[in-house]
Amino acid sequence: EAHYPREINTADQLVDRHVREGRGDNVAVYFEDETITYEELQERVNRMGNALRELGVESGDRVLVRFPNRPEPVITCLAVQKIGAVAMPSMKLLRAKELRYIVNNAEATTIVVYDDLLDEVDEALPDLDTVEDVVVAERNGIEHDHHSYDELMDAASPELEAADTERDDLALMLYTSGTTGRPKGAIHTHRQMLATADTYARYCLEPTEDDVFGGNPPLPFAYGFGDLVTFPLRFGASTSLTQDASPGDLLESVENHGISVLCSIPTAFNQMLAKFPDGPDEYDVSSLRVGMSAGEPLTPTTFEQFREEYGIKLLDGIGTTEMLHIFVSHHHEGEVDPTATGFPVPGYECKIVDPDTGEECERGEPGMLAVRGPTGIEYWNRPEKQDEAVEDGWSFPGDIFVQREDGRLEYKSRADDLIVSSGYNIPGPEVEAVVEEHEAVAEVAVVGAPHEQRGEIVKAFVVTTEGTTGDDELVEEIQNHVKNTLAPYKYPRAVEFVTELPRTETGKIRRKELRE
Ligand code: 3SK
Repeated sequence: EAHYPREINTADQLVDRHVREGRGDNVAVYFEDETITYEELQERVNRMGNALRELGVESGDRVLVRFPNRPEPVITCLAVQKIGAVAMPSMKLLRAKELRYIVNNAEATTIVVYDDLLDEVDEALPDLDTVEDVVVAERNGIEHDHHSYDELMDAASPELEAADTERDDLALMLYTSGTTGRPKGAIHTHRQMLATADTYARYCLEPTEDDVFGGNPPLPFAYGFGDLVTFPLRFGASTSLTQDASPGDLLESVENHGISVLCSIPTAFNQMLAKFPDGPDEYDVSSLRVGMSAGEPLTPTTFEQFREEYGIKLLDGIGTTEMLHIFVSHHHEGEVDPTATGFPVPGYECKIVDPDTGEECERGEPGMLAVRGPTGIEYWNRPEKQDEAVEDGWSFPGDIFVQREDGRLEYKSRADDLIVSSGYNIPGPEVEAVVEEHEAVAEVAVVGAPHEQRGEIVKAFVVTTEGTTGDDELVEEIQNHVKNTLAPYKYPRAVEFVTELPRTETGKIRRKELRE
């Protein structure tokens, strides 16, 4: 804390500071053929900040931001933070049912949305108790009767002083799925946002103004927000945004924007390797200097293949939405051992704790990972979850690790029922509840099944109602029902029909048995 003055504002630090210090002409954002300098970014942030104030957004208000990876969500989130409000980027695949919960739980007052994602907002809107305004970025000609993003921007003043925010004021709220199925708002302050850049990024990536960060993690994913907003802008570097990036699109951005720090998840690195098995020959990737991987464990095979084909090392790391970014990683590519995740990031401490006794484990023994540092788990309005997750200032992200003799931390598994598939956290019980809605389903249990490409996939064990046959048609129906009710990435990729579910004496489903 001592490193940050009491009065500090993230947007001022990430944008205005560079203009004040003579870096206004540096490119802040690359998007398709467009470049936005720091000076231009400042003007756009100012206009959006003024527009939101005109709509009545006040310090501390929550603003939901729904976009694919494009400049508008960067501008909007920074504008929200600049006026002292709290940005809530939300995953674009969320359905009306999920939006209803999140927006009402956060008591958000305003929604800023890409027109192509408006449908679900409009469906949820009659039940959104606190929302006063919806602002729509018209990019696909979709008709609506809300405020126009472009009209508000044109009418607003380009001058705006950052609000007098303090380092421990809230700046960002990201909803994360828990095993209970009710998403939790993970809250982050101005200081914590800057601290992710000043610890992990500064020491493990060693960025300079000349770097271009790029990749495909969605901006509403804490990993994506750090990689593609906080990190590049903290160092006066550039971010390259690629909307809905396929492996080819990503490589095109590497070539066109000169990406030097490539940020992604193992599934996407594997897709790049699968799509271009002889290496990225048709693209110039000579600008690449290092890769970042998180979201799921990186296998040594992917690490080696990527190094061979792309000539860079992937720095694996583990973070969580609650911790805001990575807290265990190798500190530089020179020390990478691809069979381990790495060491505590400078600024963080880790210990491995026996979940039964609460005692610290010996080196080599698996236990719960506990972390302490400049970020920590803090939930919006969920004291019961807060007490479970934090003890004596140590945060428990819910992962089982082993600390080796040399201090390296090796990931073992998730401690709970959360299914981590392609970097998405999917609570099994939430999917169960929806599968159960299908008329042919009598009972269901959902667990994670190991999968080479995705880490895990969602697998449903289903007992059908009497007289119903479990066949391919029913599998498809169940899958479509989940896709239409929840974010589609939550659907069960595998469905197995069983005659009964294994249960404990008290009637609890033995999920462990199903996983095995
Ligand atoms: O999943 C991760 O490893 C991660 C990393 C950084 C920030 C957020 C997350 C969830």
